[in-house]
Amino acid sequence: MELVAADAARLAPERLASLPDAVTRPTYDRAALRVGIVHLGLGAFARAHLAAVNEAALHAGAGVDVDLGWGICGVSLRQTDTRDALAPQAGLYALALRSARQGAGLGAGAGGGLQQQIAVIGCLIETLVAPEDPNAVLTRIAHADTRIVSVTVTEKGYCHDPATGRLNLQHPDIVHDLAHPLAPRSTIGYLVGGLQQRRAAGRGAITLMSLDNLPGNGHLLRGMVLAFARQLDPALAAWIDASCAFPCSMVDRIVPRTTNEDRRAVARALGLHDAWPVVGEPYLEWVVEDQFAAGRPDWAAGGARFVSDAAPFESLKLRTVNGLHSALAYLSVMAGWATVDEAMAQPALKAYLAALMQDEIMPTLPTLPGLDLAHYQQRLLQRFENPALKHQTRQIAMDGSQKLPQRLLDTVRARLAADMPIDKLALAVAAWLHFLRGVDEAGRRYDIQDPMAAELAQRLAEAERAVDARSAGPAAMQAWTETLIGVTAVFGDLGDDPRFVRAVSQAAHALRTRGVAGALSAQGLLT
Ligand code: CS2
Repeated sequence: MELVAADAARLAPERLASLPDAVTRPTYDRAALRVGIVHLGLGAFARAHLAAVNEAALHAGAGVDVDLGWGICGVSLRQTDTRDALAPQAGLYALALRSARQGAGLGAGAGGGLQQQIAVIGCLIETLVAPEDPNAVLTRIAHADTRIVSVTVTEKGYCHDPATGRLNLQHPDIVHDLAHPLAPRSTIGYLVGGLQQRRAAGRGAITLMSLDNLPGNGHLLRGMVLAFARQLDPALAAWIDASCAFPCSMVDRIVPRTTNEDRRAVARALGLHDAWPVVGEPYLEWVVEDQFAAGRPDWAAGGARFVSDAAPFESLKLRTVNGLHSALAYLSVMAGWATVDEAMAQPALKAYLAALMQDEIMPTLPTLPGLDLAHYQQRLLQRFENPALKHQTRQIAMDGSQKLPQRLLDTVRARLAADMPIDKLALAVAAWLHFLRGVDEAGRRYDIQDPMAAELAQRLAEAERAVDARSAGPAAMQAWTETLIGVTAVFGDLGDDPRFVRAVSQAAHALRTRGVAGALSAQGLLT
């Protein structure tokens, strides 16, 4: 990573006044801001939504009646790189929202037909690296000013069993944290340790808010926290249960990993070097249940939508945006399409994704009053086509064992329960299985990047024994598929459903014998 460009001054509070007029910057009294939100998992995703919306709420209140108790302390649970990049900038960073489309309400031009609007975000006022000082994180959570602890630690950060949603008490981090609660490693260990200190200090209950791409993310977080706390101290568990709040939420904004090219482009636009800007799309939906134990900022002023039940929004988003993303990613990695926009330029893939959404996903969704489904679908495909993001298909493909259940398998279950066909979903599932082989159609090897990689590799080796190198016939591919979907931590009991086995085997056979292009054309969508 290129941390500091040789020739540009660093983004810093005293240089905010020199930014070009088109760049938004803090207008509230930043020096007076206090930490009220502790955020675990200081990745690009949280910096592009939670912090951006929180910033907008501070702007909206600036000069009026703003509560300056809503600054954010960002905690990295493992790496030092984000802190190392942001601490010399006093936590300031640029959020660049990019698109190529005209009329998207964007300001400063980025050249090359792309549009980008940049905001310097100021509400991140403290950054911690948990392993360097675990107690500092526990103390922050326990601090009297802290009212919300929010979490983006990706699916695998919950240490749960993806198929059952239960805390995995055998998870090495959980085993460690139960033995060393004052120096935890896991998100759950930090949350419970911080709450334990809070309670011991006689401080009030707070809100724990998951913003990860998981259905019922608040319920899941609550379940993990309570299960862990019960092991440690049942009275603490009872206190958390009775007084803390765990709202569910749905967040939707595409935020690819920042590249050095992004750093250079942002430096050109700012006239200052930002070691870790965040790049995302202009689109943002944040739907959150209005259940907070100790108040909340006015996030509605920044575009958040407060609801009493986030579940229908979560299903819509996880099954469409993320379901399509994963389907696209596995097929694209195999076919050698490196970015989402490159993949969307393949007519057969685009037709498949549109049909997957229209024919198999949408009919499983609850109705959402006021949602124009046709517009939503069209908009989603356009978002994927955004050429300004260069979202890597390999990035989306990682951690499939943690993603498949809510993105594709819940939809499969809903359709099977109604006896509806699943051919298009089955191709996406088969694409993941095929992806696990770690080699694309051009023979290039890649790392599958999955917390279950070892177990999956073992299963795959077993499955491959069923397939003769010269002829992967339908029966052999059925045995291959059965072995892989026998991984119950991912598939639950779906492996016992002959309709699922048949559909996935057929798709796996098509992928193996005819490649991605052949398997897509077997769907018969382009005439
Ligand atoms: C993506 C998501 O990486 C992934 O798995 O599907 O991060 C996706 O970009 C966001 O959920 C969009 O809101």
